[in-house]
Order: sequence, then C-alpha cells, then structure tokens
Amino acid sequence: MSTLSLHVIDSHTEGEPTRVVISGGPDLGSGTIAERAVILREQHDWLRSAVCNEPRGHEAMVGALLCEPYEPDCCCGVIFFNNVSTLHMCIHGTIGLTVTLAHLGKIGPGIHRIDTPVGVVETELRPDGSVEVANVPSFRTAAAVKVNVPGWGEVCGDIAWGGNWFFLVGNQGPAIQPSNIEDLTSFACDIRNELEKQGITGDHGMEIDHIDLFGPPSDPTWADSRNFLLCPGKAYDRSPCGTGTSAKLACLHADGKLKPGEIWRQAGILDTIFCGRIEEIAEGKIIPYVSGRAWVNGESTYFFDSTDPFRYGIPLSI
Ligand code: PYC
Repeated sequence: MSTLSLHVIDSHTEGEPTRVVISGGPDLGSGTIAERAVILREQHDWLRSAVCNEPRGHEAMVGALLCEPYEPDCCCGVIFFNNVSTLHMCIHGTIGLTVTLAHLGKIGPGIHRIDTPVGVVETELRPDGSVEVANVPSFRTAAAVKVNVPGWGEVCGDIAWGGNWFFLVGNQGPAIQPSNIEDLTSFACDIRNELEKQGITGDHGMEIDHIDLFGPPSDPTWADSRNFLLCPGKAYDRSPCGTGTSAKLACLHADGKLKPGEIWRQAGILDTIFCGRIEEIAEGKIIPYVSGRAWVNGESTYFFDSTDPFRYGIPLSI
C-alpha cells in the first residue's frame, strides 16, 4: 500500500459539484498560481484524473487544488480542473471553495481574496450563507460571429472572456430544457468543433472551450434567461456557470442592455439561479459579481493501492 493519500471535501453549487483537495497534493513550487497550474497539468496530471475521473469522480466533477497563495493579501490560492484538463477559472468552484473553507473554520463571513491562475478574485461569504464572487475583468471581443455548423446551419454568437473563453449563442438550436440535454450537447459540441476547425479563438489564439446556449426562462418572474453550458470535454454544467454568466454580463453591457446597479438572474438547465451585476472599469470592460449558494455534502480520504490499476482514475481514452 502506498503512503500517498488525498483528503478531499465535496460540495455542490446550485447543482454543480466541486471537490476541494485539502491536503496530499504534489509540491508545485512557489511560483505564481498560473505557473503552478502549468506544472500540475504537465507533470502531475494523475491528481486531476484521480479526483475527477471514475471510479471516484464522474464527468461533471470539478476539482479544486487548494494552494498557498502567491499574492500576499490572499487567504489561499486555487487551481481548478475537470475531467479533461485544468480550467483557467471557475466561479461555481470558488463558491464551493468558499463554503468549504468556512466548513473547515478557516474563514468566516466577509470578503476574502483568492489567488487563481487568471488573477485575484474576491469572494464574499454573506451572513445568510450565500456567496458572491467578484470575478476578473470580463469583456466581449466579437459580436454576431457567424459559423456554418454542418447539420445545424448558420449559427451566430458572441465571443467573450469571463475567466474562460465562451461562445454565447441565443435562441438557436434545441429548446433549453432537460429533455433536450443530449441534443443540446451535440449542438454545442458541433459548434465548438467548427470554431476550432475555422481557427476562431479568443485573444492570443486561446481556445474557445466553453459553449453557452441561452433561451427564455421557464418562469420570467424569477429568471431573465435559462442556459445550457458545455464545459471542456462533453459534460454540461449543472449550475448556470459563473464564468459563463460573467461573459454574458459583459455582452449585455456591451449591447447597452445592463447597467451598473441592475441585476441579471441567470437560470441554468436545472433551473437553479446565479445572480449577476456589474461594475464598469474601463471602456468595454466590467467586473462581474456573481452570487449563488453551495452546500458541503461529503468528505473523503483517498488511498492509492499499488495493486489497483485505477488508483489514478480510469483514463478517458479507454
Ligand atoms: O462556474 O465558472 C463556472 C464553471 C466553469 C466550468 C464549470 N463551472
């Protein structure tokens, strides 16, 4: 039996799981969190696979490796990852991390700064247990980009950064409802493949790996829109996706449809809600504030028996 063990705490944020690795992870050095994310991805991918892939994980699992911060005014650093790779940023995961740190007694209500690969974000644990995250600056880089998607026809969408790169598509393709999840997944995967084929990217050639489809809310009295979000890989986000909501807020602001002080209520495919608001920081750039709720729902210690062929997870390539 190996002496390696990982201690993890599970939560879900409006339906989307987060598994925080509290201890037992590899030494990633003392560089910036972005530098440490590269080391994790290139040299210690076993951790991601062990945490997110079966038999311990599943396709929707998002992992969060708790680190010492690089920025001195932060309470911690974090690197997010899913069943295919590291993520630049994750807001549902930051909300999950916040309630996990509170569960461990490491933070209380108030504002806390967290160091991530794309910059410092602020998370506010409110007295009612909900959490609001002030994300990194977000912006739209292209509007109404037309892509011919085989089998679906011409699809028109915006490209925006909300901590990850998104292609945002409104009112096209299958209706946004749970009975259409398979079709929505195919539609979103086909759009993403076509973006890649046609070399349509975010800034600096960065891959657009999240596709966000929007439609009308199931009940306009409590939401402004409902979405279906395809994560990197083939899983859909069970929550409304916080970085996707950030990208949506940037697009609404760029279209003159959302002003500081106004609230956008984004429902996800399970009809759970993230609330969004913005602060303008520069021409075309906003700070998105995204709030939601998370619940701690488990705690485990993982063992790595050298006779277990799947101790580091079942690779997706099987
Ligand atoms: O909430 O930002 C988010 C997110 C990204 C991927 C899954 N959830």
